[in-house]
Amino acid sequence: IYKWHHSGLNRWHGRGSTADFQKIIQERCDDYTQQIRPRARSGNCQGIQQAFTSAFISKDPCKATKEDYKPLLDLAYPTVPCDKAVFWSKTKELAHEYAKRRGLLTLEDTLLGSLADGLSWCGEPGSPDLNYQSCPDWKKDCRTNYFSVFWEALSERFAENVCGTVQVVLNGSIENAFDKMSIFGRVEAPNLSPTVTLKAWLVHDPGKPPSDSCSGPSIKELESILNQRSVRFICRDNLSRDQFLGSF
Ligand code: C8R
Repeated sequence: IYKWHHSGLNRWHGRGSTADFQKIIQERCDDYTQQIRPRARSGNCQGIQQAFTSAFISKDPCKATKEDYKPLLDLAYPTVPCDKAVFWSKTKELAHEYAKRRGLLTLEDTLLGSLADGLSWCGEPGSPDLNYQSCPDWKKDCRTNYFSVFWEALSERFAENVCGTVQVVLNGSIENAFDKMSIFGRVEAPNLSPTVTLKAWLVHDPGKPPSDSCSGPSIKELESILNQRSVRFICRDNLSRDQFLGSF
């Protein structure tokens, strides 16, 4: 039984849990609450670390639900001031650079987003440990894995709570700059509240012509999702990275 159980740790197709997961969460939480946004004070780092791990430890790694993360989300709701939120899809690095330069905030600038960014985690039924060998892959194993469901649950709350004019940085160098299967497409855009204005930026790679535009079918699809929710929409396309990041 020991041997079977042991080799079972290797059965998934995704990256295993990040080494020292709990220690990293604790350290990032202490840094965040003391230095990064001390005024956002969600002080209780020990409680947050415990709520995070107990959401998935000892559980079937393919049976995650949003409810598993509710205790954690209730301890550190992702909110940012009106007019400051930046969403992104397939433009992570660029969106973060843009937000930093303009004093805007992405989900990774909220406490839970900053704790989880770049990490990987999953548990194993009947075990008090994380599985450091492998975790379920969204495509090859299961969509309802704890990693994906975390980002969906967190992104949903973030989107529900933004206000004023918010922005999304989209990749103008792919065919469908708006991807309705992405987290932005299936979770964030459909959960914006009707008082919000969304401003989309389509930014293409240096030296390449744009592959999608504000009048293309993928953006029309985004517009129709927003129309149904009476979210106002503004779109700018044909921007190079430098034009976008610089002032124009
Ligand atoms: N958001 C989602 N996913 C996030 C994330 C985040 O803030 N931060 C990380 N590290 N991830 P993509 P998308 C991980 O196709 O699906 C929020 C997750 O594993 O480039 O449209 C954020 O507010 C996730 O599957 O983007 C942003 O607006 C990939 O990185 C969207 O959702 C993101 O893959 C981005 O999600």
